[in-house]
Amino acid sequence: MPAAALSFVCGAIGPGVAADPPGWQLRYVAPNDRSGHAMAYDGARGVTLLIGGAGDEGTWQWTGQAWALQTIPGPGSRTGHAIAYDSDRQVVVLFGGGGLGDTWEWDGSSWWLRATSGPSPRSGQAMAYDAIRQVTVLFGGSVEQYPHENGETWEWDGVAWVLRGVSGPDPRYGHAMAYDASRSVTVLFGGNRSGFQTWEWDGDSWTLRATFGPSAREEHAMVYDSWRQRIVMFGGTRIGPTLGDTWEWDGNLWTQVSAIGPTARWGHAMAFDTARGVTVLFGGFDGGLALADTWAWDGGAWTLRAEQPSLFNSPTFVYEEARGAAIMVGWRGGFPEYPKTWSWDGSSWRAVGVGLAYSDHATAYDIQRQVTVLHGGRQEQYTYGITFEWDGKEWRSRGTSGPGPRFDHAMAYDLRRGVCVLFGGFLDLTDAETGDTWTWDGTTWTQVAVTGPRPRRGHAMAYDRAREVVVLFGGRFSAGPIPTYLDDTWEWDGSAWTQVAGGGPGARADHALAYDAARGVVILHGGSSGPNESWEWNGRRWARRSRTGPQAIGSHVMTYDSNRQRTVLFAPLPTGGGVGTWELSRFLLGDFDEDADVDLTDFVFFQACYNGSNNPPHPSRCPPGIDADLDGDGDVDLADFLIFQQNFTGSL
Ligand SMILES: [Ca+2]
Ligand SMILES: [Ca+2]
Ligand SMILES: [Ca+2]
Ligand SMILES: [Ca+2]
Repeated sequence: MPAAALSFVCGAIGPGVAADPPGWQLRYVAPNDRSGHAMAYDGARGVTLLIGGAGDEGTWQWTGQAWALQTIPGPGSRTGHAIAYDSDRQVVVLFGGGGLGDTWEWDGSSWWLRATSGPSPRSGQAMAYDAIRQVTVLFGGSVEQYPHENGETWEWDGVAWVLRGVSGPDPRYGHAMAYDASRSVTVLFGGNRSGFQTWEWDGDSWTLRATFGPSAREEHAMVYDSWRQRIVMFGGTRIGPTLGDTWEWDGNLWTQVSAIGPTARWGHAMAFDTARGVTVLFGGFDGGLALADTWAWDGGAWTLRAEQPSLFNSPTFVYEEARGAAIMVGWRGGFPEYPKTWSWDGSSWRAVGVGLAYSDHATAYDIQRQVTVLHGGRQEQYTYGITFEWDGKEWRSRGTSGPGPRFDHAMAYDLRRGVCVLFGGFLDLTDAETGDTWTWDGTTWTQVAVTGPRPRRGHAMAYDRAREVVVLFGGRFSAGPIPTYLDDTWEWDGSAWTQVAGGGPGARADHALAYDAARGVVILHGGSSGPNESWEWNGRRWARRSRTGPQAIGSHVMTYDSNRQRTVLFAPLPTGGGVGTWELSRFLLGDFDEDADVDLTDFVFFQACYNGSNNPPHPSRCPPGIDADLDGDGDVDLADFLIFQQNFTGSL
């Protein structure tokens, strides 16, 4: 059939499998761990706004159910700033932080720089919006001039800052303020000096209301719960312990309430969600690590609303079929470290146990014994060779016999032969990459092959369940100061390594591989080159399937959820200071111009490459880089046309 004869009626195209849109779908985003950020509830938009606290410029919004990110230019990365929601003008006002003295407003879609005069540059000030007098009240902060503590009271009416010439609390920073609408006063508590004091500002004067109640503290957070008409305060620190207590102030008395809730922390932020009647808390610093958990307090109990892994140093991700969970483990770096083991169920993350503090280790899931096996890895300059197994509850050491201390190696579980296969890595013993192959049967490590891929690190492996081989791709080695990247594909059949077809993804390391059991292909994503590219290996050839996937330059991990038939990928977001979780059920095949549709423009490419069964794609007409062999059997024929037709979306 001549190519020109290919034609079809768009209306006749079936919907195909419509369960999930094709391509990578962003399923979950959340801010990274942080402290020194600020939060306010935006009543007009019904979301809690979070800004700053980490090295990013993202404006985060908590909907009550999920986090969303808006990467909109604005105040930029800063800590120690203060924000308050002006309910009359329906804007969030931000002042200072990071030694700055600028005033910004967020109107729900953009940040506007509103003033550069007013209070001097400072950090650690507090702000609250006085809804009766319609001004944002600012007190104190840490200023540049010695002795740094400031005791000024300022008010912002949306046009200008006014310094109120009044006496009041001692100069301080690290205090917190909230506006009590039922009594029309701004309440101040704590700070780095006289941190046990409770003050109230009525617009004319400050009154010291209490010197008893919560212990002295700074870097705590405080909101006004308008549903229950009281001030809620949580955490903070004072030379000595980090605090995790919840207190409420009703205008007369402080009462300590529920003891079970967020762990002790300081530098966190809170806002009162007036639509849902809960105080929302995010992040902070627990004395060792910054946190990324989202909590809600309804006056009776704290509820953990969201948690997710923060950025790890080279973690691993495996799918545990028996438990129906994708498990991630890794090390964040820094000490002290309280590692966690994380689980993704398709909609949310949760910490399911204590983790292991190794980066650059290797893992595989042994489906017969129902354990995840982890080997090696490193902590800073120390390299380890311990084998651990995770049974869904805890990690148990299985000893140090077998492959020596190493990192940047890879493992896959060979279902046919019932062993974990390990290859390569950077070997501590020889201070070089290694090319040894080992198997672990649950009891014993055995070194199995002497010839195979050249020594390397940063490669990836996956087990092809239909073809019963372990697939290995890429990696790098360092003969000399400049690393050499590899683009070779190997398969291990249980007795020997065989190098298979080239011509696939470019040379790279720190990419990820996962076997898609529903479609019988190994998926590759990202790595040190082609960070957004996805490829598929079907046992005969590589095909590039997408160049618009998640940006993944090596800090990403990927696994295949065989129960839900989706490939899951976890990676840092390229902007905004957060992490993302993506899922893929299938690629959009036939989108040759990569504009996220399959339309007549793509059909022109298909037609040009069409060359009939058992022939290579048309040698002169098919444009370079266009891969129209959609079933991967080497030709572009009617079988490929059928796939093209099934994927046809029309112009979108
Ligand atoms: Ca297209
Ligand atoms: Ca064919
Ligand atoms: Ca074909
Ligand atoms: Ca198009």
